[in-house]
This record gives sequence, C-alpha cells and structure tokens, in this order.
Amino acid sequence: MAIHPDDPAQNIFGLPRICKSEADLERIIEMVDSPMNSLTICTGSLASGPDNDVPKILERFVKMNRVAFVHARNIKYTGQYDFHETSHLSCDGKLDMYALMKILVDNEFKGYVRPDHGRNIWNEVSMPGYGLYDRALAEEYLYGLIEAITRHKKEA
Ligand SMILES: [Mn+2]
Repeated sequence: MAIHPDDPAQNIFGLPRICKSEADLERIIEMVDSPMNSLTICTGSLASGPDNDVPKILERFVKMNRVAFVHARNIKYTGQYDFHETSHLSCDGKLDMYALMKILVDNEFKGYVRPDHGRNIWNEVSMPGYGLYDRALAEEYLYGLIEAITRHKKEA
C-alpha cells in the first residue's frame, strides 16, 4: 500500500482532510509497522498545506524506507490558501525540485518517481491536470536533475 495524501491538504467542500500533514502520515505508518504499509509522497498535495515542510517530510519517510512512490509536482501560492499548479521547475513554484531529487539520490531511493499533473500547453486538449506535453517535459527535467546529482556524487 502507498497511501496518497489528501489533495489539496486543506478542507474543501466541507470534507475533512485526514492525510494532510507529517503527523497524519506518521500516524498512518505507525498503524501497521511494515514496509508494505507505505506512502506516496505527493509533493504538490503536501505543499498545498502552508505548514508542511515537504523536503523534511520526504527525507524523514524515505530514510525510514516507508515511501513507495513519489509524485513530483510544483505549486505556487497566490494567497494564504490560494495556489495553482505550475510547471515542475523549481524557479516556477515554491518547491525546490533539485533538493527533493537530491534527497532521493542521497538515500538511494529505489521506489517509483513520476511527474504529477501537467498543465495543458501548446494548445493540447486533455483531461485537466494531465497534459501529456507538460508531463513529458517534467519527466526529462526530473531525469536530468537525477542524472546530474548522481554524476556529481560519483565525481566528487
Ligand atoms: Mn499526486
């Protein structure tokens, strides 16, 4: 199992959120102490909670070997509780994607990583949030970061 956090990490339509913070994730993995009870760390979903320190959360649970899947997405705040999804680039959103990928490389993460959500760009018509072109750009970007971080470590 690899539970995905609530998206967004804020109450919406009167529905309570039960998996939105580091404390919630901790509670869930402590319910069954097994690597089979693991997490999907969705960086964009967690980042939508203003108090969530996403790199800290990712590093903590990766080091515990309780992360099976990483959804890499970036967001930008436009108000205290208002945000929108951006490109995956560090320079476009609040998350430092280099720092997140470095946590994975430094801890020899063996789970899955994928770009999460994509905008519709270049006149693409697709299901909202799942633009193929934007996700393909993100895939190459993330791969480039991972390659550069890995190569730098070997050559250091
Ligand atoms: Mn996700």
